[in-house]
Amino acid sequence: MQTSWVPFVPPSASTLSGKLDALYFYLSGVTIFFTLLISGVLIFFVIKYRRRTPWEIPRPVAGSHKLETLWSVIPFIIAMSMFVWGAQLFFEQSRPPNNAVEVYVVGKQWMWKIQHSTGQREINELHVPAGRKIKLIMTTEDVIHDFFIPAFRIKADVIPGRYTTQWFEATKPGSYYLFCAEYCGMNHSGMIGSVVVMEPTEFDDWLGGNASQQSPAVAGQQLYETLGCVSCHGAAGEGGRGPALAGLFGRQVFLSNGQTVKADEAYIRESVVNPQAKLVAGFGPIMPTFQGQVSEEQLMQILAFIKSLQIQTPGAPGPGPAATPGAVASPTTNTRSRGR
Ligand SMILES: [Cu+2]
Repeated sequence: MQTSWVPFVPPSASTLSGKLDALYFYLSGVTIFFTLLISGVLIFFVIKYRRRTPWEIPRPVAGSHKLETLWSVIPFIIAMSMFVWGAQLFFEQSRPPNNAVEVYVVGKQWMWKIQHSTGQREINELHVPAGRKIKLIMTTEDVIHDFFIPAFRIKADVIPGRYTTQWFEATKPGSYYLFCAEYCGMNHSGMIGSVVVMEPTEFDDWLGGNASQQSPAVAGQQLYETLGCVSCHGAAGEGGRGPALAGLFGRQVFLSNGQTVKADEAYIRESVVNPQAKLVAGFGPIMPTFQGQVSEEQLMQILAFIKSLQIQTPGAPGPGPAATPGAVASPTTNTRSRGR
């Protein structure tokens, strides 16, 4: 029902939104309580201790350790409760669960380009199922944008040359606003879209109805072949001139400068556009840069392909050390995981 009231908070439609609102109401409540208390006491004292005659001299006031301790300890406890509660929600929000379904987002003046891990593409629309965890892997082709879904209480900057991630689990089917929340040029205010939350079965039908598109991992494999990556980076280490790619994602990588890095999204992107930045131990600086030759969307496809390469060793499913020789699984056309 439509009312003429300006809503105090946006609609609440994710597992996070209720928790975040509770913290927000707590902060507002504490603020209102102390504003009223301090103003009330101030007015009361101003009246009670007003100067009644022109020659009145006030009595000297002695300090009180008991009072000072009390008004230090109580605010400390209140401030720490805000900090602990806020930090706990921050960590929950900034660590995507491992079983989340991945969706790739590329910002561009002035639209959001979205691709599901099963291949479906959307512009300024994001269809998601209710009750499933969704992880957004986001970057931009041009300037800084900011991916903001008020109903889910999530918002993160989308930065050129970097990947940022955020996640959510929608709870209520419906259509919700999607905004760009970072001024990004003339048509910034038009960079609006919608998130359509569907019942899981309805969502599966939607996916089925749009199934003709290629998955990012398969598109990434084609790029891996056409760009000639395959001649040095045999997926299981053959070729020998470049490090093996199978099982790379998420693993620790030893560098020629003695450091170790985790092969995450940012590392893989950097290794394609600026290969000399972090040289893998045991390999020479022979790889050319692919900066300018691959778009942000193509970089995400290459990333999806590398993620899909798992080492299959008997008795040890999942990624393992690259030194272990094993068969390499090629990406399937449907890499959707049914994480819950
Ligand atoms: Cu924008």
